[in-house]
Amino acid sequence: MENKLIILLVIILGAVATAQLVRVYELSVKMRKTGEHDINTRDNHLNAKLMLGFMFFQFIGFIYLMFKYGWTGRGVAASIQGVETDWLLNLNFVIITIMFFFTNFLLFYFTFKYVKKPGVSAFYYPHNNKLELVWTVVPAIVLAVIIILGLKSWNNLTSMAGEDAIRVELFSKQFDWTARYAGQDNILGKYDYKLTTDNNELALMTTNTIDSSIRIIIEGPSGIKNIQKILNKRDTVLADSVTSVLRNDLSRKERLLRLLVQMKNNHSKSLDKYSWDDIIQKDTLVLCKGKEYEFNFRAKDVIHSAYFMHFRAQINTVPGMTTRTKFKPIYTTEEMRKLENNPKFNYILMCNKICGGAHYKMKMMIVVKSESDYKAWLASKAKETFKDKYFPAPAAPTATAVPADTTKM
Ligand SMILES: [Cu+2]
Repeated sequence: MENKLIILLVIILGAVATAQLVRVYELSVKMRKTGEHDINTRDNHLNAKLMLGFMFFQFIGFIYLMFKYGWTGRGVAASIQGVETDWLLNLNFVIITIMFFFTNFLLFYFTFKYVKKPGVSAFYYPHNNKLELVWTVVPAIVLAVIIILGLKSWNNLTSMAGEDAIRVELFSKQFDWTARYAGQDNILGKYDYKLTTDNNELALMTTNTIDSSIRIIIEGPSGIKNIQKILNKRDTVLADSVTSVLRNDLSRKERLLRLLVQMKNNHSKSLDKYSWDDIIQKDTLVLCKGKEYEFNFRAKDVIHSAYFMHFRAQINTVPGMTTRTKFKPIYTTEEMRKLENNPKFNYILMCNKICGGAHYKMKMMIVVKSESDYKAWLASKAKETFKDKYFPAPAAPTATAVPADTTKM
């Protein structure tokens, strides 16, 4: 409190002092009998030289920083798509650099050259059609080229990858990433957020997971049966507020149950196998050098943004929709360590959208392996499919047919 008072006092006193100084200056001008707009030649020339000095200062600073941090400071691009993106970024950077030197030279050099000289008045030059045309058409063409090239590369990056691309889903939530590999069949199983349960975090859709969701919603600890039991108790009187909360909860769950039953009726058992062989990977995203990847992104809660800076890929992850990007890694982690001359280097996937309190921690390590290492890793995961990990035995009596389905594969 005291500190704030002192700061306020200093500000007020500072303002008063400034006002007094301005007043003294005005009085001194009056005494010298010259107007405020009369600036003497010596001052004019000093300002002109300072302008030129400032131009050299920023030009030299720019060149110095470029040598110190490299052309753009981005480092090596680690994917084919990244090399393309870098080409586009470099093109933009060349145009910007040329324009920076050109316009700043004109601005500062002309201020220096055409400094006010006694007895010389400015040349009146109000309009020139040719000049207007040039500085409208040239930027328009340059912008059109940049935008068309950018759109082309954006469409290319977000379109579906080829048949043989490896499909991986990245599931984002506050505050981590979960990867889902499509498994042997390279087809990601279907999902529906309504199937989210403790052992089905990604809400994958199989006959079994639909059945267990239905069972939980009816018989679970806060399921429909228990709510009804509490509401129907004759010997206890519930407060009105409690009853209304319970009734709301009940109608919400009954609605969800209807949707789940509908889902069960529409679901074909033949789709189960696509989900069962999916591999869910929590801590590290393992990729194979030289293989094209298609990443499908989901968000559970808020908008996040998947940012693979070394592969030059970034895309928002949005609740309720799937977004997509693709790239082909061209250096393994080991190769990149040598290229970057940093034995501790690691690829990383980060969240690049302020998504909440622990946003800064939302990242996932990426390891790019050579083909043989990747195959070995994949083989080690063969017994860690969605089915093995989450539904090792038929969880519900209604789902006894499920294991028979999956043993075929
Ligand atoms: Cu995030």
